[in-house]
Amino acid sequence: MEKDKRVILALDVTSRSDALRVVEAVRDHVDAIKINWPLILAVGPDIIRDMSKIKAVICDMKIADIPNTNRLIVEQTMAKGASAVICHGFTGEDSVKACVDAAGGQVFVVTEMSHPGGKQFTAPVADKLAGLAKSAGARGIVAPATRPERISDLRKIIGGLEIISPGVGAQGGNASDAIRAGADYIIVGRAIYESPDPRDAAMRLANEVKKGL
Ligand code: O7M
Repeated sequence: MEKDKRVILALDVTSRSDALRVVEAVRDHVDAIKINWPLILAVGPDIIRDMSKIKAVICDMKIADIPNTNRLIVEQTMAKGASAVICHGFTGEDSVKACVDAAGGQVFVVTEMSHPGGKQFTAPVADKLAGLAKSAGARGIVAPATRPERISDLRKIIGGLEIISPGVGAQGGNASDAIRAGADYIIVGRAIYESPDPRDAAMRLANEVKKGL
């Protein structure tokens, strides 16, 4: 994935036509496309390959199972053209390592989640999850743009690993604050795909990112 605009599109639409419309509009203004269950369930997993021909695809199934099942999920996902996958870390180091091995290291581990409920169970163990991402050989972590101070805390734990950060826009977070706190990329869904002008929305976000560099 390029590191240019530092914006990852969360493509949580539920039709192929919407997916293509949004991606065509923003393709020059984002570095990657994150695909989650809503789109996969609506149009089928081959959308991963179709989108990977346009941009790097991060598959966000938040994989959370025993090592063997994790491995099987990641192998299938990478075979469809994904550049990286996202997994949970609460399943333990062996499960995360299974993802890392199957994805050739291209794994982001969820730490503290961005929504209010993320404070309930993920926040108290987020530092440990970040440490686990590092020791398991992951590429990076997912950390909340809704709490930029937590991005800074987690950055200290992971050193040079990458941080991708959701919660900008619809969840109240701000792009420049997240980048300034140490995020490498912001992840943005609704503020782009629900906009009447997705291209303009993505360009504005890329400009906001620049203010935090
Ligand atoms: O910009 P939004 O709020 O419309 O979408 C945010 C996207 O980021 C959406 O795809 C969520 O599933 C995802 N996300 C969070 O919002 N919060 C998290 O803590 C973690 C993720 C995520 O991407 O995890 C990998």
